[in-house]
Amino acid sequence: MNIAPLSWTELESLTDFQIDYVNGVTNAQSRLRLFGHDQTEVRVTLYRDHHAWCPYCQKIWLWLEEKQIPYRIEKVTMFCYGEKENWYKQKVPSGMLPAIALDGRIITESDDILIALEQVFGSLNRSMTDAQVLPMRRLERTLFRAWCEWLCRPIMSARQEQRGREQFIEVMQKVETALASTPSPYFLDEFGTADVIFTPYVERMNASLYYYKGYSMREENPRMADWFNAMESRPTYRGTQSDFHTHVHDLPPQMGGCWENSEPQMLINKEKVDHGSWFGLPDVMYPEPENSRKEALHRVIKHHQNIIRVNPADDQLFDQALRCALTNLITDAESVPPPDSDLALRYLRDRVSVPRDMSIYAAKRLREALEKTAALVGDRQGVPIPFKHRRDQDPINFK
Ligand SMILES: N[C@@H](CCC(=O)N[C@@H](CS)C(=O)NCC(=O)O)C(=O)O
Repeated sequence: MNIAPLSWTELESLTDFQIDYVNGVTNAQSRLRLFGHDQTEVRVTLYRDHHAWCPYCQKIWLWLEEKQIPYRIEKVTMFCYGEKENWYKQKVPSGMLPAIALDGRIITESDDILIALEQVFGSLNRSMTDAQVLPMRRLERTLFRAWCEWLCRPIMSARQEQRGREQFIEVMQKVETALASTPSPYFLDEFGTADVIFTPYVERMNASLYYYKGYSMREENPRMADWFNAMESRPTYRGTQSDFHTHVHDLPPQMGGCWENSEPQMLINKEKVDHGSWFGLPDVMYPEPENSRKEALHRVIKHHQNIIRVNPADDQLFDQALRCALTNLITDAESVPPPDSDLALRYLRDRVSVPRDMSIYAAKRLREALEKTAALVGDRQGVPIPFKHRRDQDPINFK
């Protein structure tokens, strides 16, 4: 069925998506988290990136959410997205993230932050310096280095590529053994600090190795798969979780490059992540919440003026095209967009950022609706995503 695009007011009437940013589930948009406490009890401010992408920030974010410590969030721009705020450079001259203010005292370096938080609020089960946690922290760094060696070095020979893969898999085996040595799906006897430490980079490894190397970490390692599933049972983790598309395009400027091996499986995976379908990718396994379309619609409506303004296409043309895609998103009916709007729709499809803009399933629904609607008028791809910086995502345009 082909229908005319709904107006913004009509679209608005079709979503009742709401969350409680202060006391509700973990989400990337909150500026204050109280967990039922009074505002006077807030002792912590977390300085993290606008994109909710920085892995070291995710560690602190997850820890605070798990411990339900009341805190404020101040967002800062990372260098590759735009200009660093002067007020932040005055607090932290290096501009590095994350930082916290704890009773007014600035602390940087994510591990030092966790140790300082533990001293005041107690540890998350076991502490950062616990005799069982320390070897897990070392194992995480060993895995990190093996990942960097494989992913972030230009490929000079097939032999080097093979060695990178083998070395990574060798460390992965140690991770599998560590996970298998406790009865829980977590790194130690129960969820805790060690899991928080592993989370940011295994999430980024899962995405990047799938896309750049054709290696599905989550599918090829049964204990790791159990760990991911257990993490996804936690609303805290779900709120911080990103998707494959966001990670694979945010990593290159941060890591100084990610090198694809052009093997057949890699090319298949890359095509799926870039052009869909985004359902069935091993970036998420828990069932889709029933309100994911409503969430996507709500989030786009909220920012539609800025989304239209930053799109390279003519504002009027893209306004109509976007409403066609949102009409499809929420009604499932086809709504044919104006001629030549395929580029504009795909520009947005490629720039939905998870969890910054919306949660993982909402983003899949939105990407799908944008792609389906674009395909009604053309097969051209949008302006390529830059890989040396991501100034196309400068948060200044969304204030
Ligand atoms: N060792 C530091 C590393 C932090 C770090 O590398 N942060 C990056 C973001 S992932 C950063 O702030 N870079 C400056 C920028 O991108 O603006 C920690 O554990 O906190």
